[in-house]
Amino acid sequence: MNRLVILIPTYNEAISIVELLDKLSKFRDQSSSDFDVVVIDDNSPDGTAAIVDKLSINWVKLLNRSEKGGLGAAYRAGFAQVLKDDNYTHIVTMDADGSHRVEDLPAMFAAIKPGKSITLGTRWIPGGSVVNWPKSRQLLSKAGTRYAKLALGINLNDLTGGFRIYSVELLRALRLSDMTATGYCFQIEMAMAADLAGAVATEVPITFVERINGVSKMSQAIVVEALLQTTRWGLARRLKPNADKLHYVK
Ligand SMILES: Nc1nc2c(ncn2[C@@H]2O[C@H](COP(=O)(O)OP(=O)(O)OP(=O)(O)O)[C@@H](O)[C@H]2O)c(=O)[nH]1
Ligand SMILES: [Mg+2]
Repeated sequence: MNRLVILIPTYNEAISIVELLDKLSKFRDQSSSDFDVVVIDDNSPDGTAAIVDKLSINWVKLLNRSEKGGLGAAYRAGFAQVLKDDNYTHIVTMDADGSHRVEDLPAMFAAIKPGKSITLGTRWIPGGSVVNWPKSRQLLSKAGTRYAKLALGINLNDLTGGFRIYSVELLRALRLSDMTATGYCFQIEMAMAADLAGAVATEVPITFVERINGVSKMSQAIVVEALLQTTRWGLARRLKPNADKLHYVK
């Protein structure tokens, strides 16, 4: 029986996180799914953490961090916290802003494979879609994945998406504390590390919905980071085969 925890990073998501927790609560009640949630908040000025705290939901925990350190750092702190004990078999990662739909969770849960595994919610395969994104943003995301696929030689179709399920077995095999990527490139780095660790990867089509509340934390710096890092990783993989495996895999 899988024991699941959903990690949700938040930075100024006061409205969205309440809506998402409400949807997760209904889903929990209606389905036989059992899971806990950890909200990882970077001291959001809009009081996201205090709002979550006040909800006092017994299956929701809060990980308070002192300052905004980027998505990658927030997730790594969440992983470290959850991996401290043996409560879970799988860790789900999900954005707070409503872009990752609770409705897609059953298919994601059903697709989990035993052993070292990564399950990827994927926009860019048949059955997957994006709602309310301008053409320019769709092109950027598709081009980003295409470039990363080519540079890193990984045959997956959504390398920048953050709706995923990692098995604890996989995460325990990785040197998470040696990872440094911050923005989208955190997602690319994790996919690459999973590949190097020989994880089974399964892609599940999802519908990605543009956020309605709050503001995006996406920036030019995050796009540039992803581009530069992916190029560096791609070159390293070609010039020094196995060095990256030693870096990422225990
Ligand atoms: N804890 C923490 N969470 C963050 C940080 N940056 C982004 N997040 C959260 O990570 C998730 C994804 O961030 P978004 O701003 O939605 O970025 P995005 O989904 O890549 O971009 P959009 O599609 O424009 O929304 C959201 O739940 C954010 O609140 C951060 O520095 N710290
Ligand atoms: Mg978003």
